[in-house]
Order: sequence, then structure tokens, then C-alpha cells
Amino acid sequence: MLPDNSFLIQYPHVSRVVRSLFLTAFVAFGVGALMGLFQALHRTNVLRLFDSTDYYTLLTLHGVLLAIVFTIFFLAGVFAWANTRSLDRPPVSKPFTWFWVAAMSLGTTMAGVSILGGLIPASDISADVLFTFYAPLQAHPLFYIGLALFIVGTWLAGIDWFRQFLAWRSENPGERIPLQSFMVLTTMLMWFIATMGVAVEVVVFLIPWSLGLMPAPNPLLTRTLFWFFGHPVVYFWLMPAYLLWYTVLPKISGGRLFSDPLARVVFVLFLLLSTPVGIHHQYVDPGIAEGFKFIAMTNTMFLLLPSLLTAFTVVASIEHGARQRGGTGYFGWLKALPWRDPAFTGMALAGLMFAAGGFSGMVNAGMNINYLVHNTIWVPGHFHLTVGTAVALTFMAGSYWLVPRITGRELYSRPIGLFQVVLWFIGMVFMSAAMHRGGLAGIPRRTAEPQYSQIAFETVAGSVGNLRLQMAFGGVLLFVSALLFLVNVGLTAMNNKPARGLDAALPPALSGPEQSPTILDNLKLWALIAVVLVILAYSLPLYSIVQGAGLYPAGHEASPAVIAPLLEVIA
Ligand code: HEM
Ligand SMILES: [Cu+2]
Repeated sequence: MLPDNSFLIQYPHVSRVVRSLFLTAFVAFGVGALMGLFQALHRTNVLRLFDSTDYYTLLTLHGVLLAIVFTIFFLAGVFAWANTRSLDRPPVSKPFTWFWVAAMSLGTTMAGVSILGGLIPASDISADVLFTFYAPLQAHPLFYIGLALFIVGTWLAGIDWFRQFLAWRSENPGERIPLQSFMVLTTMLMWFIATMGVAVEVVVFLIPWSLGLMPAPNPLLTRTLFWFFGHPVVYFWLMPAYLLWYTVLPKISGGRLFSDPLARVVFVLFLLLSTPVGIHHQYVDPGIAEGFKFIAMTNTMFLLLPSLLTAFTVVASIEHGARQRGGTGYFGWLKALPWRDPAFTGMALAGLMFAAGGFSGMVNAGMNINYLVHNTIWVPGHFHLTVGTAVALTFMAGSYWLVPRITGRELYSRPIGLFQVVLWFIGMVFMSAAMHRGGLAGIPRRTAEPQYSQIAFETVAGSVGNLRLQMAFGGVLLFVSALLFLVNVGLTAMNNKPARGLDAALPPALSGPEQSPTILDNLKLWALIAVVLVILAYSLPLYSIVQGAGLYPAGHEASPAVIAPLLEVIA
């Protein structure tokens, strides 16, 4: 029997919302993983199942389904759960909640259909523009309109969580914001700011252009607007994983969060620093002055701080848990951790891989060494450690803990879960290490062809053939792991056995909110500073880009004649 204080009994409606969001996330994950398998086998020449001309359709599907749909739908589920659980009150309006779920789902369907259209020669709908959708690559308007709708859906979700918070605030004046809700709200503030870039890119430039109403926009401008959003989106993927590490992992390991104030500081730092760094994706873009790139690099290095604070706080919390369970010694406590629990082991391995991803990320972030790896397969090697493992594996592990809580069903199989998370880790060691090494040898990313004529890639150790096999082998292990995960949660949802002991409480932090300065809860202040930092980082680069080539490249007039003089004024 479920205890009266279990989430499902208290909030059956929110549980349903979370279930439907997770369902979409998992379907996207399954299809995306299958595309990943195809790519890993195709570009290494191990097994070529489709025509190379379709490679970019599959790659777009892979990137969009995994990096945008899977991650953000799962985030929405976790946040809906966390905000409700920690405020201990339901959202303000049920229809409003379903409205944003519907907007996100409809937008996703439109974007998905337009990508798949690329596989049907007879259709004129396609969107082979990759998940970094900037000009001059052009997709069918359906793709951009779907994306816009999806983003609007996420904004409404944020508004829903803020309304829920404000209702709580009027019932609880003067109280500290509960930690999970604090994490949800700061992340959504960051998201509101970050998505301004992509909203302008899509609504002002890409949609009118794809409809034939306006000429092609300045590619550098759309790239810059994209990366304005494209870096902070990585923290949007990470924050729900951090939320689980900070608030759920201590409970699973039998301990308590080490420090509530530190957790708050980390989320505030991400709100402040996530956005004014996007230009670090544009180190090799001509048309942006070196000085702006240098500023972006400096800000990026500051971003290491909250991640290092997280590593410290999370490990300290786990150690506390291990000592509560009887662990002793400098390292002996590691043995006392619940390694047989797939939720724990998955998150622990995800955290470990995140450390490795952090190191390769520092190479990407360095202006000078970036040239060595830019646009090589090193880059996918890096982000399969971060979003592809730190985030995705934490989501899988978190699902083993959370899905029973929103379905009331016992996890189908812990051993399969455990095997699956370890398999993901091993598969990723193979695939990602080979990608990193291949990148150092100069092998490009985003290509269907294993060999360029007249170019021999020189490896430091081993051969290119060897690296390819490791990549393909790792890809197969990852795909098998993904399947096992989906089967395991699928069977959990259908399990007749009711889950046991799901009380909704999370243990209080060792150093609680009463020890964190109240200014940390001043969300208006942090949001304001974040906006100022963004203006400082972006106004001059954007101004000089528009000054340089204009909003539309030279020789093309903006087509509706009424708009042209207006644009002159802005430019
Ligand atoms: C079954 C597991 C997976 C396999 C086998 C796989 C394989 C690959 C391969 C081989 C590439 C490089 C293709 C190229 O540059 O030519 C790639 C790209 C990518 N993967 Fe994965 N991947 C997997 C899971 C994931 C996950 C879980 C995520 C994110 C949550 C992810 C996100 C991406 C992204 C964003 C790209 C870049 C797409 C682009 O360049 O536009 N992948 N993947
Ligand atoms: Cu970045």
C-alpha cells in the first residue's frame, strides 16, 4: 500500500502530468538512440543501412529528439514534480497545465514531422538543418513554427510554476523558498532570458524567410542569436540533473544534503553566468572581434566555479550518507554506498563522467586550443559525456526512483536497471574516448563518410580503423542499454505489484536554509543582474555584426517594401 503522504496519493493530477511528459521524453529517447546507432555504424563503415544523402536527416532527428525533446520533456516532468512536492500545494489551474503540455507536444510533433519529411523524396517538406538551426541552412516553415510553439510551451510551463510559487508565497509570507522550488524558479528565470535569442532568431528571421516573405538573413547574426540560447540550454539540460543530485541522491545514499546555502549559491551563479558566454561557440567565426571572444572565454572559465562547488557538495552529501550506513576510513566509506541500487549507481557514474566531460570542455573553452578540436568529432565526444551521460544517465537513474512514485508500481527489475546503467557507462567510455582521440587526429564531425580522399588522419597511438571500431562498438552497447532502460520502465508502468514505502519527504540539509543569507532568495535582484550581464556581453558584438553586414547580406533588399526603411533605421 502507498502511504498517505506519498506523492501519487497527494497529487494524482500532477502525477498524471508527469507521466505524460515522461512518456514523450522516453519515446523521443528511443527513436533518438536508434538514430545514434545508425550514425555510429554508418560513419565508421561498419554497417551502412541507408543512403549517405539521408545522413543529415537522421542526424537532425538524433540531435533534436535527444538534445531538445528528451531533455526538456523530462525536465518539465521533474520540475512539475519538484515544485509541487516542495511547495506542497498543487498548481493553480489544471487546464493551464494541460495547455502548456499540449503546446509543447504539438510543437514537437510539427518539428518531428518536418524532419521525417526529408526521408520521403516526393514530399517538399524537410528540415535537414541539424539541431543548431541557423541560416544559411533552411528548413520548411513547419519546423520553425513547431519550434516556436514548443518554446512558448516551455514559457507557459515556467509561468505555471511561478504562479504556483506565488500562491504558496501568499499562504506562507516570510518563509524561505523551499530548495527544490528555488532550483526550479532560478532555472526558469535563466531560461526566459536565454530563449530571447532563439525567439528573435526564429520569429523575426527564420519563419519569415522560410515563408518567402523576407530575404535570407545575415548568417552570422542568426548564428550569434542561436548561440545566445545554445550555451545556456546546456545548463537547462543540466539543472534537473543537479536538482536530482542535490535533493534525491542524498536520500538514496542514506544521508542528507551537505549544505542548502551552497546549493542556492550554485543555482544563482548559473542564472547569472549561463548566458553571457555563448560566443565561445564562435571562436572561429570571422566577423566577431577577438576581444569579444576573449570576454566570452573569461566568463566561461568562471562557470567552472558552480560545477566545482557541486562536485564538492554532492560528494560530501554522499559521504555523509555512507558514514550513516556504517562506512569508515578515508576511502573505505565508498564501500558502504548502495551500489546495488540502479538509481544510486547510475547517478554516481553519471557524475563521474561529468568530471571527464568537464576536462574536455575546458579544452573546448580555451580560445587557442579550441582551434585544434573545432568541428572535429572531439566535440560530439565531449557532449556525449555531458548531456549524453551526465544528464541522460542521471535521467535514467532518476526514473528508476521517480517512476514508481508517479505510477505507484514497483520497479520491474533492479538487476536489469543496474546492468543497464553500467552498460551505458562502458559503452560511453568506448564511444566517447574514440571520438576524442579521433578528433585530435582531425576527423571531422557531421559527416557520413569515413574517409576523405587524399587526407590521411594521423593518430598518436593505434590506427584510425581501430578508433572507428571502438566508436561503433560503444554505439552498439549504448543502444542496447537504451533498449533495456525503455523495456524496464515500460514493464514498471505495467507492473501489477504496487510499490512499497514511497513517502514523499526528503531529508533536511545538514546546514539548512536558516543558515543561508536571505538575499539569496531575492529572485528579482538576481534576474536583474543576469539581464545586465547579458546586455554587457552581447550589445556590442550584436551591434557590430549588424553594422558589418547588415540584417540581410548586401545586395538583398528586405522584400516587403514598407519594412526596408524601418530596418535601415535599426541597422
Ligand atoms: C544510443 C546512444 C547514442 C549513440 C550511439 C550516439 C551516437 C552519435 C554519433 C555517432 C554522433 C556523431 C555524428 C556525426 O557528427 O557525424 C552523435 C551526435 C550527436 N548526439 Fe548522440 N548518440 C547517442 C546518444 C545521445 C544522447 C543521449 C544525446 C543527448 C541527450 C545525444 C546527443 C547528440 C547530439 C546533440 C549530437 C550532434 C548532432 C549534430 O552534430 O547536429 N546523443 N551521436
Ligand atoms: Cu557552450
